Amino acid sequence: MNTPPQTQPQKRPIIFSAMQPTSGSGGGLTIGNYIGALKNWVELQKDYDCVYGVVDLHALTIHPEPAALRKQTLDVAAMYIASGIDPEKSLVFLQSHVPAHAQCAWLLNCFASMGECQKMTQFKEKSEKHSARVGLFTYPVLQAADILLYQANLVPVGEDQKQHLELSRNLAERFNHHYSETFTVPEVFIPKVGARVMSLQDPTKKMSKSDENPKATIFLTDSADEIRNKIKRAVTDSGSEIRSGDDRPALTNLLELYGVATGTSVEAAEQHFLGKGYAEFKAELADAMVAMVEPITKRFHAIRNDKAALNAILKKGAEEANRRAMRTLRKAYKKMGLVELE
Ligand code: ATP
Ligand code: LTN
Repeated sequence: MNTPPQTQPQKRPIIFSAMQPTSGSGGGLTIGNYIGALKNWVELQKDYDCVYGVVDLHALTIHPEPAALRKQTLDVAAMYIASGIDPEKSLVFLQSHVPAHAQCAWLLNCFASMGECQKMTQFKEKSEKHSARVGLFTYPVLQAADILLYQANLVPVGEDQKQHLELSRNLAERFNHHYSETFTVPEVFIPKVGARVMSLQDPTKKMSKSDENPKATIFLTDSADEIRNKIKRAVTDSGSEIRSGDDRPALTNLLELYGVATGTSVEAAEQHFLGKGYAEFKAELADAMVAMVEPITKRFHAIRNDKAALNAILKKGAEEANRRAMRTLRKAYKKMGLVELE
């Protein structure tokens, strides 16, 4: 019998992405995080070599309560897995377990200019709320280190991260140009629908886990009743048509949510609700949201309650992430002229 010729296993392109365990009031991940990022991370596992971090060092920039940070870091790792990230296929780890992130950030800090960090929208916004620390200023440089250490080809994020990704690309290009080819220059991947899920109370603002108004945000741990209530109270636009459009920001957001949760297009959703009223639309939207969130919440609690299993996943992830990150860091050290002992 003829055996097929042995082909080299194809190396798959590399994905890196991450979330902060806390970035404000600390309510956990939201449907914005799920739809804008996590859902796509899960899909991408099929075709890519995926690395997903929980960026606890980034969270330190706004001084979270230590006990809250500890809890929420594990919550986010568990939520990744509950959403469908398979630790057998993808690398899941905590940023603080891989010292190379802080080390590489230092190297890149020596390449980034004050001006390019100063113009970051997130820095400008956050430094108004919190007294601006140096960590907040250089936050996007640490983000660049996260990505470049794994030689990522693609970074799936929501719309709000576009500017940070541009900085990562610039830093990689600058370094490569100054020394020689060291870092892969990453591409950003922003989903077509759901890249910017808006607040349920103010459709001009992005839905955020740190919104002061709890009615504005649906968390992935909300109960079915909480979800139904939040949707019932979501603001709408004037008029009574279930139609999207630039003049109808609230309905556009709600219709997009309906589309994502039911796997239909906004146009099909508009057709479906033609001639129907807000109450009927909201009831169906709430059902769709509950159906999307409920299985995730259930899996989340099961994973979170099995401490030993989660611990083992993160330990294995840290080992592999350290191995991969150190390979790049050593290369960068050498190029910059840091002495390597024989
Ligand atoms: P905060 O809004 O409290 O600053 P966050 O919810 O943006 O925090 P991050 O950890 O900064 O949380 O974001 C994690 C990922 O989720 C990023 O890829 C981000 O683009 C995406 N994301 C966050 N909020 C939304 C949203 N409302 N719509 C789409 N994607 C989102
Ligand atoms: N700043 C990001 C979180 C983040 C990230 C990353 C995202 C930190 N490091 C690397 C993608 C790749 C945010 O979502 N707010």
